[in-house]
Amino acid sequence: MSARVVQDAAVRWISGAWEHPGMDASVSIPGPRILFLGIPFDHAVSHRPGTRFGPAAILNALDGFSLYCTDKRTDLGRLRLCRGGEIDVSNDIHATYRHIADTVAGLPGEDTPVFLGGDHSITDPILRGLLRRHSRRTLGLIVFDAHFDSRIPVPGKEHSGHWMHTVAEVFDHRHTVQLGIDAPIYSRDYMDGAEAAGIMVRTPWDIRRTGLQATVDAAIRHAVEPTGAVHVSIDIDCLSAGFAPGTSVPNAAGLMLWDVADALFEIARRAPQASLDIVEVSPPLDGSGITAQSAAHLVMNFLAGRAARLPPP
Ligand SMILES: [Mn+2]
Repeated sequence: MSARVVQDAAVRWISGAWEHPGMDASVSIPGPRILFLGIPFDHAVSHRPGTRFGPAAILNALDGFSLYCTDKRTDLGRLRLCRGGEIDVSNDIHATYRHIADTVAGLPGEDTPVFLGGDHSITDPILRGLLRRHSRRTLGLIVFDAHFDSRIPVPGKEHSGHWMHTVAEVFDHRHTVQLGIDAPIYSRDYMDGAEAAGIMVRTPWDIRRTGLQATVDAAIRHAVEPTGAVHVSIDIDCLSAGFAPGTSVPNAAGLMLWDVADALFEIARRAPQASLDIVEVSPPLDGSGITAQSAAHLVMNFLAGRAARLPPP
């Protein structure tokens, strides 16, 4: 899927741009980098496993892309792209979560981390690590997901559907936004509970009615402006299943790829500090490879937003 079909000396490819491929993420070199870290963990997936193969599939799709985001007319060639390898995971989910949080806490402060999952439960330890990394009690959080992920966990039956609830032990959701919530498996209590906690919730219908730009502006006012730093978490099941058939719970409704891509570009362009995770891409559930392609397009739009922040050369 990512094989290059053109040979053109005027085009630079992401595959040739990686700095220190496979380098240990703890090795620090100066200057802001986009640091890619795989987290091939799917022991907590709520329905069908396979997301452990997500990081490799997304990187493989990105390697087939050039360093020019054609859609946004933005050159990525001045970004330092770094492959930080994969964070080690095991069957012991709590030990794995501690290891993820410790690794994230130790990442160089000036880097922009991009975490490739894995199931959505990893966003809990990512956020715990980011709070320590930034020495903060809260961050802005913008989540693209069909699901609230706020169920109350049953010990021994942990799954990827309650990280929003568990992380609230340490993470203040006052600057949290959830976009794309539409899964038909909730009661009104979930919606009311999220909004009572200060979370700005917008369903796909809300976004269609008010428009994408107004939604993104409101999300930035809620999550970015009060904090200066935002983490963006994308569950690929926020997308309609035509764009993301390869995921544990495919979404027959959902958001359009271009809406999420444009929103990400805008958030990355306007947030002084941003980090990203993209989760629930499950290549074994997708014979076409389109889900990883969709994820790679989203990552590219995030990169284009970071590139658009750079001062002119
Ligand atoms: Mn989801």
